[in-house]
Amino acid sequence: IPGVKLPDFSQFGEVRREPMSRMMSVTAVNMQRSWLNVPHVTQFEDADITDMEAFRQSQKAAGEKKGVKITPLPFILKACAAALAELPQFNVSLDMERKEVVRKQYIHIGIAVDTPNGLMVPVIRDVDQKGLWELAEESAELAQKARDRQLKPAEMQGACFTITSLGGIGGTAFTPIVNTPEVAILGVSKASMQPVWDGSEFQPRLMLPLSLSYDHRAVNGADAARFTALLGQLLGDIRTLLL
Ligand code: CAO
Repeated sequence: IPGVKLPDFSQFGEVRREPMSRMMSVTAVNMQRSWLNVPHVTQFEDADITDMEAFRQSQKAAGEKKGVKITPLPFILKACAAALAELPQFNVSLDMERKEVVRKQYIHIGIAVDTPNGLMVPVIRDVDQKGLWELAEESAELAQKARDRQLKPAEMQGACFTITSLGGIGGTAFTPIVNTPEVAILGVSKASMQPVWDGSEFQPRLMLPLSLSYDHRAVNGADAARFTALLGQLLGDIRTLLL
């Protein structure tokens, strides 16, 4: 592809040049590789997390005792693990050279972590086999390790799927870039109170915006809509995560 030609910026005003950090240049290559190789589509859904939030608030005191902060993230991890198990076409990688689909028999999920040095994606292994407290503890530990630049390479490898949450910051929706060779990534935006029609009147409900970007070579649109609808059901009634 034609490169972007840079003008001499100094003709417009003062500029300062500095080398890219290693992490920034690695991220830039990965993002461009994915953008150029993967036909991206993003599917949107709002999950009603009013009841989930009430449960989360009810667990805050228990969390303080355990020294673990429970955010929406562990619930979303659990729901994604259940959706990956139910719709295994999302738990694959494509081997285009051998014309094969690699089906993974494990559920490891990466979480995008914003650090002062750039974006890092530590991986939580066997999410389907872990409870909410364990997931809360492990995601907080891995995020802290990422910020302290203490992650080992093995802790950033092997993900089947990625969650990128900007919910603690803001925004109503975004279109994340698939973390190849995975075939889908879930973007999470900030939950807000919305009027939802219950058939006879509007009810104030806490709605969580979800954005699922996927590789349209591996996944079709109907399956993506099924995946986000399922996430909506699971997060809407977290008892269904036990089934
Ligand atoms: N809606 C509303 N509030 C939310 C929320 C959401 N979707 N998600 C989190 N929050 C709240 C949390 O509950 C917490 O509030 P309380 O203290 O009142 O409970 C607050 O926001 C901060 O949460 P957090 O961000 O510290 O924790 P987290 O578990 O939600 O997220 C992590 C952890 C590592 C994902 C996050 O810190 C992070 O780094 N996010 C950025 C990821 C990123 O950069 N993605 C972009 C990649 S592409 O460039």
